[in-house]
Amino acid sequence: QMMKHAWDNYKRYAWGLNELKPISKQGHSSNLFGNIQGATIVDALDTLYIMEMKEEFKEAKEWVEKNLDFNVNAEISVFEVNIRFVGGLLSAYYLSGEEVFRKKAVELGEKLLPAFNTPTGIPWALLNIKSGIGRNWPWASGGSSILAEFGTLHLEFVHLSHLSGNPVFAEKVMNIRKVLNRLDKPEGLYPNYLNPSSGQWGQHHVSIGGLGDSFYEYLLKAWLMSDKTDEEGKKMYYDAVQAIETHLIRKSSGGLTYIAEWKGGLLEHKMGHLTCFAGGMFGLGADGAPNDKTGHHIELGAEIARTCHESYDRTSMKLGPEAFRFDGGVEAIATRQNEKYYILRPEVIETYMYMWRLTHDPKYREWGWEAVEALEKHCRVDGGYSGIRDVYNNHESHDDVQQSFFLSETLKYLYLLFSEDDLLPFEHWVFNTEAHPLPVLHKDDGNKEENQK
Ligand code: DMJ
Repeated sequence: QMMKHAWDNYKRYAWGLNELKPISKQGHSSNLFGNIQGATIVDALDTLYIMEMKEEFKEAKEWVEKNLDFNVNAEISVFEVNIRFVGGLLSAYYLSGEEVFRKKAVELGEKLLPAFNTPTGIPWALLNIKSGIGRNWPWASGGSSILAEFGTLHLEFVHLSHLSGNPVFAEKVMNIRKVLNRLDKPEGLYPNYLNPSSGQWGQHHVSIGGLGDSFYEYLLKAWLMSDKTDEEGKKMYYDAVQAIETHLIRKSSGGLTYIAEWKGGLLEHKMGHLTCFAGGMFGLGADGAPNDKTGHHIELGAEIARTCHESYDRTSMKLGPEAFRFDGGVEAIATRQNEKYYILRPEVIETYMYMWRLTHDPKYREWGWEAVEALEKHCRVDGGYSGIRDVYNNHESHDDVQQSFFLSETLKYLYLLFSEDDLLPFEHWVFNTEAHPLPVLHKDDGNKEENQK
């Protein structure tokens, strides 16, 4: 019902545009997608399919067939377009088998390739998909590319090679690994900024939240998606977790485990909502943890889930802030006005979903249900779902955006949290960072295809 409300209102007021403004009941355009259109449609395809919303899936597919056009003069974010559009199309293809999605995914992948035309092959953040000219965000440390952006292409690009028969996509992302492995890492940590021309790190800031997050996620998932054959990805992931534990993970005096940010050796005792995905990541990676550390990684996942739940529970609306702090006498509470917003983000629910599947501890479903109730009470409006400007206030001030990731991630993870484990089982599916499921490429998949031919 929540998905239906979000989808019907998008359809009614913003059909074909990127996102919905649920208060003013019109389309919302973010510059992340340039003038590529239909972000909500592409992001929602697999959720509609999984929830068996067949009519809606059909109309979404028809829109993609007739209207999704990449021959536009658009400067786009390579990362955002990859995780939402390429990822969304790939999942829609794997779930439904409809050729149009495969074709569009490969077509878009080809449009993204000029982003890699840099001296090191580390891609630009921004790309004009008509001219093929790339550049970086003007604010990013001395012209650097961002770790969480260039490090979050791997899963989709491996699948693009698999589905197109063209090795170029996989080669581009394997080269990123090569560049990273040649570099010295401060204390074994990966800084958020890397200059694509010099191949040197920018500022030594490290984060498991914004600017760093999904790079770590993709190391683990690359290994899992390769049917555990990608030993390099595996080693990079577990080595990184070791360094994160030593240098970034701390326990508050009240007993809450959190992941701090690292600024040139100094800790900032702040954790972002984005960082909360790491609970699920630690849980998912527990099984392969070296040195008998499986139980320890599950425990770490559970502790991060508890801390993130506290960040929700300590607000008036029971929805978590964008960032919360562990200093100045507070724990798991936002202290700055500009960190008190909630924009329908999925990470905490994502962690509940992973931890539920891995432990079946009923508290994860209880916490997920608390989030549903809070979303219904504070974010649901006549025209869809909206983010909130201050979750500590007793009265909602809505931000008037229904983010496309609310349909692709937040609602999908909630649905999976309350479904049986055999719906998209982890042995066969890996979720990209926008919650788009991609199949594990089993060792004998190549032969199977050969045999079928
Ligand atoms: C999503 O687009 C993805 O989850 C990304 O990895 C981080 N930010 C948003 C959701 O918060």
